[in-house]
Amino acid sequence: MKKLVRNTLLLAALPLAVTAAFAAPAKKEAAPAAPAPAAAAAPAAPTLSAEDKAATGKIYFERCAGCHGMLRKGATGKNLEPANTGKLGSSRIQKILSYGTEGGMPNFDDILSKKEIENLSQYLQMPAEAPPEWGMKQLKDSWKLHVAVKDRPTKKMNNVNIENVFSVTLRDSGEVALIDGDTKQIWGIVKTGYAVHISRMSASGRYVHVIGRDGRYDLIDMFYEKPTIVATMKAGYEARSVDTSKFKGYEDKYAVVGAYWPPQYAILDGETLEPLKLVSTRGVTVDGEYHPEPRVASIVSSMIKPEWVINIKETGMIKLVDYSDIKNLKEITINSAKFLHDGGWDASKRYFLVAANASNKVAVVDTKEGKLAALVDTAKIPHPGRGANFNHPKFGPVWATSHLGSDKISIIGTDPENNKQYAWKVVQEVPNHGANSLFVKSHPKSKNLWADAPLNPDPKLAGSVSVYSIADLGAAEPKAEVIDIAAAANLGKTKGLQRVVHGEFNKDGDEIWFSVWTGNKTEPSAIVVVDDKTRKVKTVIKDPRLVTPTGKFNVYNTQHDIY
Ligand code: DHE
Repeated sequence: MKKLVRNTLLLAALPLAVTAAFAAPAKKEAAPAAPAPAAAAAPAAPTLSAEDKAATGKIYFERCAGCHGMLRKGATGKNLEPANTGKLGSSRIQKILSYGTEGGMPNFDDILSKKEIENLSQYLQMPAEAPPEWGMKQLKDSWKLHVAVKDRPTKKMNNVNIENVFSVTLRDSGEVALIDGDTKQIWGIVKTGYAVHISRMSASGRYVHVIGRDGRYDLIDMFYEKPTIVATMKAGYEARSVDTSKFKGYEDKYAVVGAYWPPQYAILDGETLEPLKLVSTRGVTVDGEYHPEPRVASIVSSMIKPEWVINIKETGMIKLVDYSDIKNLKEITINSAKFLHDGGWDASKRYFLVAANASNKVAVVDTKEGKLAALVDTAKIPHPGRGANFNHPKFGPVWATSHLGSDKISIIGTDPENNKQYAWKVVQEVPNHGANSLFVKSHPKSKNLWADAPLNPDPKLAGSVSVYSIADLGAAEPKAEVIDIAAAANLGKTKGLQRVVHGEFNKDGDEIWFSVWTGNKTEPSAIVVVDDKTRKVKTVIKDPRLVTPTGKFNVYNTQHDIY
């Protein structure tokens, strides 16, 4: 078990900690001691020197806050407020932190010292302190316009086919690599924020918008000879999502960035990142309770209206934000379910489907009507990425998601016009090669549906992908081909598990790219390019500069929301 949850740097930030054991101790370890008799001395109150507290707070932010929240109220991970942690006591907390649990909490004994773990056990029993706010003044002070719009190239100064460039997250080096999809050569490496989360494209396809976990937001211009950062700002202390205005007449005009801390989103100028408007997401959950930390999860940009869909994790509220008049901003707030995470458009781009992962549901928003269309029950902990759209031989247009907590792929009908009987129902469940999947993918020109399972503790399953022929999905028991992508990368033996993560198609839809992520910046990683038709490996991209590659964002597909 201990071996299975090695590599904590990686896992610390992962949704696997959903069943972390703070509130439900793992069976294999001793249960917390029974309450002490009244006469016994009360346990010593947790203490830390000011210096240790500051250092431990930093560790909490870097390793724990993504799953448990800055205020420790819990979301993907358990609630870690003193009411819960105090019951466990220091010694048990240290055991959990050191060795992890069977419930999915990773071990930290290989990256944190004994002293750091001791301090963390004290810190977690103290009341959570809210980090500082990050208001308009801080947004504006952090904004740096490196090159004014008038001083940028007026035409493309390179010979790269930028529509087929992939912006690749180099997670542990705080960089993105821009890889030429035609030649498979690295076109440029750009220094960005800490553990970049996603890249999104401007409507024109010229700019790449990159958001780091530390809230640093970079705007990369692809018209230069080499990709160049032209503007930077900091959206908060922690962030995960960004998108741009894509409706006709607003191309490249605005960008929007969502923060985890403080819980808020900011509207920026799309070509300079100048902060224009800041909106807090604090408020009431779908259960009617006030929540002080409702974090901004996924954001998508409508093409049928001047509108963004902004998903608020802890409240379970989906906001439709009309950006046509940002001074008099109109928001429609739609009740769905908790906790909202990632999602994507259906093929028509009218409906947005988002995972409510703690409810085992996918929420469907009808953006034309501005209403919830359905809440669809799925298998345990749906995690679609942006999901996969394709035409099912029996059920017509469908969208698929895989799951963290189940080895099923759920396929949902998305066509209420012509296939009403299947719309917003799970019409089929097919097996994935393992649970702990993060992403599924297809492409309008592909005849395949692909799924990964990178967080599976079995190295063979974490290193493989399943691929279904879409035509076979009409059969009584469709069978997937399972391909060992990690073996194809031929990285040799590594200390870290070789996790195969995030399939992304090229512009033409005839290649799918997978990252082989060892989760350790001192060990080699790779990107494996597979021919979608033959399912044979075409190229393995290896380069010492490819440090821990994870998400890959093809310019054309991301610009047009093709998945
Ligand atoms: Fe992600 C998307 C949040 C851990 C790789 N991730 C998202 C989105 C959110 C999110 C809200 C949707 C953004 C959007 O569409 O606007 N991710 C979180 C977390 O809170 C979590 C669980 C913990 C954390 O501390 O960050 C987390 N994510 C990870 C990883 O560890 C992954 C596997 C590797 C990495 O690079 O950090 C990872 N997340 C991704 C990727 C996407 C993503 C590749 C974009 C998928 C896409 O196809 O668009």
